[in-house]
Amino acid sequence: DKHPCFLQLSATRTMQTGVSISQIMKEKEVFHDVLPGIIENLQASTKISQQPEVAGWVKQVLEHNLSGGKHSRGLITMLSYEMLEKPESITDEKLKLSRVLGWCVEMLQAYFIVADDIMDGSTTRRGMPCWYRMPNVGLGAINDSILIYCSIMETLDTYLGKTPHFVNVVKLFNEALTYTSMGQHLDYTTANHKKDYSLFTVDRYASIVKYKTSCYTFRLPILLGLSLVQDVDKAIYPDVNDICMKLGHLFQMQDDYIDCYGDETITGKAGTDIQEGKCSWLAVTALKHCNEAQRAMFAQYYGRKEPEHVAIIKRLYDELRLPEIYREEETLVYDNIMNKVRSLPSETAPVFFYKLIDRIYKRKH
Ligand code: GPP
Ligand code: MG
Ligand code: MG
Ligand code: MG
Repeated sequence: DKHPCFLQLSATRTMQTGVSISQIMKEKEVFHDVLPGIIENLQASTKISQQPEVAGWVKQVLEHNLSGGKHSRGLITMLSYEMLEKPESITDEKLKLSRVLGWCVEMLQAYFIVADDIMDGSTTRRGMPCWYRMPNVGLGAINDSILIYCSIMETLDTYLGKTPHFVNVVKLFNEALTYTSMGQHLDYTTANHKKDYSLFTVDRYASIVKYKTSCYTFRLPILLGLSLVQDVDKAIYPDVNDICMKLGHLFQMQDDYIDCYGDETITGKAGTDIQEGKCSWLAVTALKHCNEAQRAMFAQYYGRKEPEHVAIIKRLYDELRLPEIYREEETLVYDNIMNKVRSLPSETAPVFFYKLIDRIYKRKH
């Protein structure tokens, strides 16, 4: 595994929440231990086992699309149960379920990125060609993404079908799917097509991100973990929701920055936001800071595939000192979330949120 820790650590940060690298390795290990069983159960399930050829394909689709990533959403799901449940109420059965739910969130992510990479014209993901660019896949990837989604529902039925958590969990997945596809629509239609950059506002950006990222990246994993917790105090939900939205905003802002300024050997994906004319954090911030001449330059060259045009936009970003502005804003957003978390009553488990933010702050992939 190229990235042993799900998010990179610095010495200061490990000191802050007392999380050691070996602890994170352990988390990854217990999480990974349940995946082979999930895939085996899928192969043996009543529906999929009817066609061994398809069953074998589903296994390949899942093994490819679930490997190589950070698995941050899956790990958040598992950690949210482990850290938000009262220690004396934690059961082995629920620990196992929290890991299975974590893999279901990872499957949801796999489902999204298979489709997203086609929509975004991406070429690489997690250091490999995108699924639709693999030999013998092509646009079959669209159906494969549906097979991945069906694998989530089969897995939920197998492991939780007879438990009282089932209905709530299915509703949470459905809700995340609805919000994410709404966000993906906004993302897709705000991009380039009309060359109308008046839409590239801070508000528009915030709503795209709230729907396309925050809901399934933070809210879903945390609410799934909480769904296993005994007697949750309903009063914590508004704060949890608010923090999830803030973390999601930070996470996508970082994703957008990395798309242009990240190191491909670390991120495993080649950026396409400039070529696709995305309403990214960089584009919105550039438009906020540029003068008339720079704005004209942006309008002329943004959203174009030609490498020379992409290079002109990157130069413009540098000229506008976007890397510096990014570092300042990342710190500002970080402080804002930390302040919010500090003000939480202890029942809302601030330590859990410190741990999350600690792991995403200054991330490089
Ligand atoms: C991240 O956008 C959002 C998603 C991957 C959600 C996709 C949702 C669907 C309903 C298909 P992004 O395109 O910036 O992500 P990345 O940089 O990883 O391609
Ligand atoms: Mg994309
Ligand atoms: Mg996208
Ligand atoms: Mg991106």
